Amino acid sequence: MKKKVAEAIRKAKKIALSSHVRPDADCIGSALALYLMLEQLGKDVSYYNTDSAPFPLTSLPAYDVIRPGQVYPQHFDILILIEGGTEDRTGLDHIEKYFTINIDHHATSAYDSNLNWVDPSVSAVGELIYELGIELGIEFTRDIGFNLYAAISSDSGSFKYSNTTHKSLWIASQLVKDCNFSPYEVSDLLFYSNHLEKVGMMEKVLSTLELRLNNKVAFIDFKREFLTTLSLKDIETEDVISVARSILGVEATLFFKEIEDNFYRISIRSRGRVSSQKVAKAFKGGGHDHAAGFFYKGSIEKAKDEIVAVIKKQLV
Ligand SMILES: [Mn+2]
Repeated sequence: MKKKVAEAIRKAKKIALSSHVRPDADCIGSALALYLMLEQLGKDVSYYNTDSAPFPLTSLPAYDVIRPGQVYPQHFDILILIEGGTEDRTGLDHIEKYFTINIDHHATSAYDSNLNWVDPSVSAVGELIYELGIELGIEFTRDIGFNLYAAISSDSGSFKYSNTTHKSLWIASQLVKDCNFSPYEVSDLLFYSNHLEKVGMMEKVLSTLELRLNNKVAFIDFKREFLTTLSLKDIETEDVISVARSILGVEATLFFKEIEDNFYRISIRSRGRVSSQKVAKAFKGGGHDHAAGFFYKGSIEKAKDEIVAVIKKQLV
């Protein structure tokens, strides 16, 4: 499939890129790296994203090339979707009008693009974009390397999560060797650039910590009022989930984000016997084995009880 994707790219002149809604460092870093690769190949390339990214992703090299909003109906030879094979995931309308290529590492990815390159064995879609760059024979510049390293180090939790493989580390090492940036520069930007308000948010969210099922399940809760009390805009919340999931014995961490009254977006992170994907599926969501998400309509107490019941079955 990698070869087919490379072939389609070689043939195309005008290429559009997009990545998923609520963007993270993997999809943004990967799509920016791919943008720079395509530009290097002399393609006419544009990158559209429905949602703008939260700080510090806005400081990734070449971030300014991203055009916010929809791909307006116009001619492109191909539309490449990074981790976003459906209209829901991309937030783009009318993707069926284009010849689409879906590049993803989510096992639950939609396979309804014209070409689907989905590999759930990699820690980050950044690993696939690296391989694509090798296939296309591009020169790995500093900005390409920085973006790909950001993608991989972010989705692998700085190479700490269970999805980290020798290949993730090998690719990261090649990037550091060839691309003239240091791992520290990326870490400093992604992991040590917290605004004070964010630490305040973490304090508030952690104050909601509740443990269930003999401390195997941790719940934390981001109430809408926190945004106003802390004068926050939308904020990256992976770090606060990490703190809860680091508790000894916790096998599943659920992060509730209140969207409106009795409506939540719930992220789940798991280890050990609990499959995040299975839990999410029980509520019509999706994701990876150790990280997934879903929406819930109803009271938070009812949600917690139902989630505990689903997880309990996996723990026997
Ligand atoms: Mn990813």
